[in-house]
Amino acid sequence: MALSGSALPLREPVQVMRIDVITLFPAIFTGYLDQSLLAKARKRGLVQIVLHDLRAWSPDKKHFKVDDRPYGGGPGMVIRVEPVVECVEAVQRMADVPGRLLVMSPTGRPLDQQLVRQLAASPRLILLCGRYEGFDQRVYDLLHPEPISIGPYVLNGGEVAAMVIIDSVIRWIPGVLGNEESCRSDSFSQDPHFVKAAQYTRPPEYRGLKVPEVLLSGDHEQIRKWREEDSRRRAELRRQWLARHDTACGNQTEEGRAPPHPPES
Ligand code: 6GU
Repeated sequence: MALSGSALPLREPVQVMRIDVITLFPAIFTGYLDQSLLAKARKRGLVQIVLHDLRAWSPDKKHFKVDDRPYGGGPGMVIRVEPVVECVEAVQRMADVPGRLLVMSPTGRPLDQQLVRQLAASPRLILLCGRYEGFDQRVYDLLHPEPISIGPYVLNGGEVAAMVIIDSVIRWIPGVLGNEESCRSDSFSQDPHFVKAAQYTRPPEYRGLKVPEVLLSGDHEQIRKWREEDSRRRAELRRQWLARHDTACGNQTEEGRAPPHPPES
């Protein structure tokens, strides 16, 4: 609708992103979705998150079962193909773009900040969460979802991973953070070796630990220099610590305990 006269829009037009989540446990998401930044972003219409209970697409209208025993035997249960394919197809038709279909999987593409930014540029994501021993192979053959992993470990299901994706992605939607610079100055956003300088707030002294004098000085140029230096120092400590403990290869040893955060030695 065109506006005229004094009825000028107060804000820039918003960019809305839609995220659909398909899960057997939608209740896992509700506490998270209703808090903090995400609740605000949803209220302001910057992001729309729609939960879908996979059981609603179960062919079993009595017990709403969606899993079954694996052909060929073996432990655990497998999620059947029909409810998943029919649910995903129905969800894809619910909006004018089909969106990027992601399946949460420990063997998927590792989520990193570059992928987060790429996902944030999409107008729509559909996050498919599995449980049990996984989906029937035909889910992959028919829907070609992109498998995404949040790290080299196994979770009980994809729900926590989906929340990690949502949490990291919405930071990049314009207007979601109070300060547009915040997401850009995050550790890892500029380059994967970037570490933020230490932050302090009141009181100026606690248990003998004092806030660095320069931060109280009001001298912005000196503060900028101190932060740059502190950031470099921390990045170097982190690099040394990671090299010592070889964490990148998952070979963390007994003494590979994390240093106090941020690394001090
Ligand atoms: Cl995305 N899903 C599951 N089930 N386990 C995981 C994971 C995802 N990422 C790491 N482990």
